[in-house]
Amino acid sequence: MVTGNLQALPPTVATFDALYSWYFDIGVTASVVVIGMLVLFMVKYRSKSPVFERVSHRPESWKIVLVTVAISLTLLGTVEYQTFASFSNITVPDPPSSIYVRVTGMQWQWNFTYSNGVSQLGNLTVPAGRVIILNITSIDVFHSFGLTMLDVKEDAIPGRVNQAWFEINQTGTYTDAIRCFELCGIGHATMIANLTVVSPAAWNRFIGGSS
Ligand SMILES: [Cu+2]
Repeated sequence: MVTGNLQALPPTVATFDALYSWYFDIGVTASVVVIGMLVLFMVKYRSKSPVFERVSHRPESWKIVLVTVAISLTLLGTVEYQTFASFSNITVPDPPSSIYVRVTGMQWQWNFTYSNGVSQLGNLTVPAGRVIILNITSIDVFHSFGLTMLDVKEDAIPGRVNQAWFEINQTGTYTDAIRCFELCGIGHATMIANLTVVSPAAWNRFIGGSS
């Protein structure tokens, strides 16, 4: 979920937001209907109600069961379909123009290493409008790389490389945009980094002509 001042939603964020809306809307609707019916039936079929005696002999109750099952399957099928249909927007792409950055978590800071071998502590610099693929690892304990403004979160595990990706079109410095989301020791709360999104020209100067 974007909380900053981004004007256009990056593709992964739009996908996650749409999925969240599907689950949230259906979840809330189902809750309201179920709780409403519970209260209604508690009153309508209470022991002193005039309809109480007739309830246990109602012959067509299988129809209600059928309708309930059909509605449930339709709702579940809808969110499942939306979830699987979103996979192509969420899985790591690999266009030739992708930028790879190695992200190393350590107690208690983030280190970013670029294709030219340069490293930055506490700041991730990326160009606008390109797919950024992060190779995330740790050199000590478990950490979790979170760039929640862009719905990116991935564990940083020693001896393992996990990938995450994002794309952002708006240049700027996003202060404290990156945090650790795995309790990793006494300095966990201060394991924060900035995201700096630069223009393609500035990126080329930064990376020294290669990417
Ligand atoms: Cu950590």
